[in-house]
Amino acid sequence: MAKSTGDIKLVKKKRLVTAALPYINNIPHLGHIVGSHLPADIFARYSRTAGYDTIFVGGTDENGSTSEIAASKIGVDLQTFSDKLHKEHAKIYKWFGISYDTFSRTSKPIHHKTVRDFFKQMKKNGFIKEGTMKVFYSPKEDRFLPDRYIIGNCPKCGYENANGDQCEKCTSVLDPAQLENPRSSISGGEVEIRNSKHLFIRLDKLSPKLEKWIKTQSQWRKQVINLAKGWIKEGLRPRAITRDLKHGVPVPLAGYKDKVFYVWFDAPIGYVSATKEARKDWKDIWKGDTEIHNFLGKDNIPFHTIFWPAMLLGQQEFNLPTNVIGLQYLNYEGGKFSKSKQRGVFCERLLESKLDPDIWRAYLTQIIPETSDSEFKWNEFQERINSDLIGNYGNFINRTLSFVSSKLGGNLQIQEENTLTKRDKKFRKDVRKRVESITANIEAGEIRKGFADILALSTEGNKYLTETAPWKLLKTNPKKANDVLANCTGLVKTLAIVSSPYLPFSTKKIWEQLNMPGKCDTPGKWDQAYEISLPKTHTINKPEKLFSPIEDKEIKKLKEETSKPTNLSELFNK
Ligand code: B3M
Ligand code: ZN
Repeated sequence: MAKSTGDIKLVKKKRLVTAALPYINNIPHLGHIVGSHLPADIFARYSRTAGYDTIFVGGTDENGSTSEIAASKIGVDLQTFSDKLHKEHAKIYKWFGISYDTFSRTSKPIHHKTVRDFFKQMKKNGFIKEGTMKVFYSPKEDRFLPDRYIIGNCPKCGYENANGDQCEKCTSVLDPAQLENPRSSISGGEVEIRNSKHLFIRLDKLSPKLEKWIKTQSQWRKQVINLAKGWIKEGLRPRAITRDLKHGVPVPLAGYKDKVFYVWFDAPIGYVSATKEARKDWKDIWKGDTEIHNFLGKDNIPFHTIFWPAMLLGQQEFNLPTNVIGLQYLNYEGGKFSKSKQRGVFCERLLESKLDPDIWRAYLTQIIPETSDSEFKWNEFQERINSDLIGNYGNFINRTLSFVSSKLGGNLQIQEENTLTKRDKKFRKDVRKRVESITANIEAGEIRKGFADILALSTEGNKYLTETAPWKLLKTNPKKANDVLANCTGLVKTLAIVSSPYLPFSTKKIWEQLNMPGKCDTPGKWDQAYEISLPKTHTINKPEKLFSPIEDKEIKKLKEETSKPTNLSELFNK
C-alpha cells in the first residue's frame, strides 16, 4: 500500500522493531550496544526513512534475580536501585543516538497489567498447568535460590558458573536440578533440593505448532534457525513460569502469594507494554498486518525462538516475530569484557569523552557480531575511522563539496540526459545497484554488510572523481566539469540518505552543507537515494570537514579513560 505525500512515498505497512530489554544489574558496555541496541536502531531508522510506519521500543528489564542480587549487594532497595540504573541506561542510549520511540521499564504498572492479561489468556486457552519443581533451597540463608542465586556446572558444556536457568557459555536453557555441583551464588554455601509448587507453560503441547512455524521462517539467519530446530528436536518439556522470589510481577492466582512470574515470562511481554505506551493503536500493531523484528544477543536466542513464540502461540492473539535477529558476542582485545579486570570500553566514560557518537557508531557497525563473535580492538578502531570513515567516505564528500564551493561558487546545473557519457551512465547504474544492495542487506538484518556497501559507494565516487578529473576539465571543458561535480554532489545526497540510519548526526550536517530542503531521514525519503538527481539548478552551502582523524595519543588517552567502569556503590554513595 503506497501513499504519496508530495515527493515522498509512504509504504504504510507497520513495522515493530525491538531491542532486547537489558537487565539493569549494571551499566552497559560496548558489547551491549553492538549486541542489540545499535543494530536495532539502524534497522528502525532505515525503516522510518524507507516509509514504514515504524515503532521502535525497548526498556529496562527490572524483574528477576539479576536485579535483586545487584541491588542487595549494594544494600539499596530494588526501587531506588532501578530508578537510578534506568536513568543511566537511558542516558547512554540517547548519547549513542538510539532512537527509541519508547524506552520503558518492566516495573511499571502498565507492564504488570499486560503480563496478567497475557497469562490469563494463555491459561484460558489451556496452555498453563500446575506442577511441582525441584528447586534449590539454602538452609543457611533460609530461602529458595532460583536462577541466578544458584550456580553450578553446566551439564552440557561443563562451564563452572552456569546459572540455574541458563548456561551463559553454551546458551543452553536449564532446569536448576540439572546443575552439577550446585552452590549458592551469594554465600557459596551448601544447598538442598526441595519441591515447590509452580505454574508451567505447556511447551510439550505447543511444540508441534511451534515446529511448524519455525520451519517456515526462511528469513532467519542460519545459526538462529538451526539452533531453534535443534531445541525442538531435543524435545520440549513443560517449563516453570513462576519463581520463589520477592520482586517481580505477582501471579494473579490463589496460592501464589509468595511467588512472582519468571523474568523470562514477563520480559518479552515488555515489548507489548512498551508498544502500548508508544501508540494508541497498539492493538492494531500486535494483531494486525505488522512485521515484527527482534534484535537480541546470543544467550537470548532460545527465549526469542522457542519460549516467547510458544507463549504467543498459547495466547493466540498477538503476532509472532517476522525476523529474529540473533547476534553473537563481542570480545575485547582478545578476551572477554570484564568489569573487575577493567577490560573493556565502559559506556558511561564515552559520554565524558569529546568524540562524536557517529565515530563510535561507524566502527561498532563494522564489528557487529552478526555471524560469529567479533572483537573490539583499539588499533583497528583508529584504522577504520581514519581510513574508511575519514579517508574514504568523509574525503569523497568533502572533496566534492569543497570543489563545488571554491571552483563553481557553490552553483551547479544538473547534467542533461543527452550529454551523458558512457562513464556517467555506468556511474549512475553502479550507484543504483549499490543502493539496491544496501536496501536488501538492511531489510535482511545484515546491518554490517549494508555499511560495507555504503563505503563501496563512496569508493565508487572517489574513483569517478579521480578518473574524470574535473580540476583538469575546468580549464578545457567547464560545462563537463560542472556535470561531473553535479553527479558527485548527487551521490553525496544519496550517501546522506543511505547513511542516515548509521550516522544520524553527521548526515544531518551533510544535508545542511548540501542545502537540501527538509531532512535526509524524512519518512519515505529513502526512494530518492536510487537516483543521483538534484534540483535543476542548485547552490550548496559552505562545506566543512565532518570528522577529524584520531591521533595515536588520543587513542591512548581514550583507552585509559574508558576502561574504568563506575563502581555501582559509588553511584549510590555507598
Ligand atoms: N534481560 C537478558 C539480557 O539482558 C534479558 C533480555 C530480555 S528481552 C525480552 O541479556
Ligand atoms: Zn553450557
